[in-house]
Amino acid sequence: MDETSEKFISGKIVRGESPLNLEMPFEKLEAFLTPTESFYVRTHFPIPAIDRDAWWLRVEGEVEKPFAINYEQLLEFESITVPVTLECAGNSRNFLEPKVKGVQWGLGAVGTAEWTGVPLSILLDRAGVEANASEVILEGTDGGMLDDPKSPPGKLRFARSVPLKKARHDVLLAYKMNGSELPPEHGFPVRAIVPGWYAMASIKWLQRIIVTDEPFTGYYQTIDYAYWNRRAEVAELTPLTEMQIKAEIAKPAEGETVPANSSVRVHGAAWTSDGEITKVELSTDGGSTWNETNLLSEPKPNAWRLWEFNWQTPRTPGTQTLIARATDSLGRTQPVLHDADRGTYMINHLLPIQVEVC
Ligand SMILES: Nc1nc2c(c(=O)[nH]1)N[C@H]1C(S)=C(S)[C@@H](COP(=O)(O)O)O[C@H]1N2
Ligand SMILES: [Mo]
Repeated sequence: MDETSEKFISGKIVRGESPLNLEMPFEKLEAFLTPTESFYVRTHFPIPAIDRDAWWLRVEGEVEKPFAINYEQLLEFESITVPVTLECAGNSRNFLEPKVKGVQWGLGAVGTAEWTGVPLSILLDRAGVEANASEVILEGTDGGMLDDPKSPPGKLRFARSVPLKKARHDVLLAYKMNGSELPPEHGFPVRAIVPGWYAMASIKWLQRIIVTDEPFTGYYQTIDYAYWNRRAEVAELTPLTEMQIKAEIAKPAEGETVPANSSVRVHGAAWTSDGEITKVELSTDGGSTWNETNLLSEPKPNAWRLWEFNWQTPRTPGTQTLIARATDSLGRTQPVLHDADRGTYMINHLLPIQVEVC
């Protein structure tokens, strides 16, 4: 697409208006925390208008004492604040060849915010989870009809599940983003934050928490946001969960012009799920040679790490291909090519950026 034909809303690239999908131009990456105004927005239905004073969150299913709480009551529980990186499972889809369906995200359907909220474990303890429980379904308020023949007839709500162990370990019911009330597009009044997982699990406009003793097989769990996993050579549709290790280059951006024979700062971010980023390498010659970059600040669990490299550009003008590659403490690194079994999700293969040296 011609870059100049791109439309912007408050500095974000419009990838869809109805439903609203906005991408951060990744070259705007500056700091560890993404300003809320710059944070990408992913919706599937119209943004629900929720009156905080009329909002209730219900906890039900395989629990001894189902209950509902309102906003004021939720705020009375002990809260924590943690930085967590959210990446849409379809981020970087516009790098796939041939072109595929779906929101054409570039590099910017990812961001890191500081989330404040109540650990889900507190509400689960209060409800008294039954011994047979295995999963927790998180349901949003938003919904509508889809024109996908594979979707259930009638109205559908956005919902996802997490294993009970994960729900107890680190899932947060967040009511603040970067120290301020959640904006409507990011899930006001309360959203889930599922650290380390692709962001489809971080349910916005949360209205119900359903504890179950069976695997949840909802539309956004098994038909959408699923991939083909092969067990004993049989392909099984498997819900997307953990983010895959990935590095992205913020600057220079695709197509940017940089001066020859000078020092140019190349920088970006890298993230993984379990473990931490231990190395980000940069190639400035299309993958022939690799240089170790500087990792900035200390690693934080479930949050990206910024990196930078001083590139001594070639004396001679021409097109150069930059590629970043991350490695984590579990020894994982990025594949060269996208695995077709992942469909249009989990896009963490090496992403070359072309720049003009002149
Ligand atoms: N209720 C609800 N929660 C949702 C969604 C949604 O459409 N409805 N989209 C999910 C997806 S796919 C992503 S990538 C993230 C995006 O969060 P953000 O808009 O705050 O960046 O929200 C997730 N939670
Ligand atoms: Mo997403």
